[in-house]
Amino acid sequence: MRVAFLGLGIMGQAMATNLVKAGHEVTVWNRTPGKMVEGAGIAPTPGAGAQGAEVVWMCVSDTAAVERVLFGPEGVEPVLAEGMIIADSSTISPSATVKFAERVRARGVAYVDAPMTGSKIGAANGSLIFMVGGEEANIDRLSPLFAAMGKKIFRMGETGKGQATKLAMNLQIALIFEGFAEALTLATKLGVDPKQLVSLIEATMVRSGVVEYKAPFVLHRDFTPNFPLRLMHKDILLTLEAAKEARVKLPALETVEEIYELATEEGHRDLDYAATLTLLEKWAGVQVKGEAA
Ligand code: NA7
Repeated sequence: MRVAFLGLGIMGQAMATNLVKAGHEVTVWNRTPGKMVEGAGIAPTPGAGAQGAEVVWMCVSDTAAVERVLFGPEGVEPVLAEGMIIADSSTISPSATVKFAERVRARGVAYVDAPMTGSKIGAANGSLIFMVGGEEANIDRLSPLFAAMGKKIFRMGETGKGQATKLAMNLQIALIFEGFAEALTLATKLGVDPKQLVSLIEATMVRSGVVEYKAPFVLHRDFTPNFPLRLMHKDILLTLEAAKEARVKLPALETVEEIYELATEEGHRDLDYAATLTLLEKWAGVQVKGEAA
């Protein structure tokens, strides 16, 4: 398929590479020039990239970035043509997604929201899991592209429901990790060996994919970003905003948001979100020590 891929960040670069490898005709664009994908054309603007494409696939930071790519100066809107599909793998506001979809529908263009999970490793080896919102027929048309970039898609309902699902998923990741980090801090302060605690967690119903994935990094005090704290913070703020719109209270997430706020003030925004642990440690006056720490 002819695909315009807009946004070559950690995730987008790897995803566009996999589309090229699968034989699709890909043109890429990135806000900051200089990024490229071998085998793909490079466009100077989002609009130029989207010209003549069957599918415009976006993977940019946030709601404002998607709005700018679609409707800003040199954006995609003027070149939209009947039958095109816009797919968005950024994590952004569900309600803004619905508005963007309505605006392009007036031009005969379909909109599929397709945020993903699987981290940069999943993006690199084509094993992402997509949570997708949109009409069945449009999702079906995107099947070859999903197959090139991921291992599974979950159809969550109409446009906007992919984003709503993503927020509900990341809410859990943030809270599960926070529970783990608080447990490690308390246990350490009470004199329990954190490594033993992790072994116990893994042998009991307390275990989780989040802990399984994060424990080795935490025990080695490796806070290099797999999922940067700034992006998890953005997702937490989006989730609180969506909850407010829907009149839902999320007291635990509100508290965790404050920790992210403080971690950002401490200069940790570009570290992994696991670095929120370091604040708990500071307040408790301990350091969780694992094997190599
Ligand atoms: P990164 O690695 O932070 O990349 C973000 C990308 O978004 C990168 O290409 C940025 O371009 C682009 N960006 C950021 N702001 C804008 C604006 N205003 N206009 C256009 N493009 C912009 O993020 P990931 O790849 O890890 O994640 C991407 C999304 O997937 C995000 O929503 C995650 O939560 C999930 P730059 O190179 O900085 O010019």
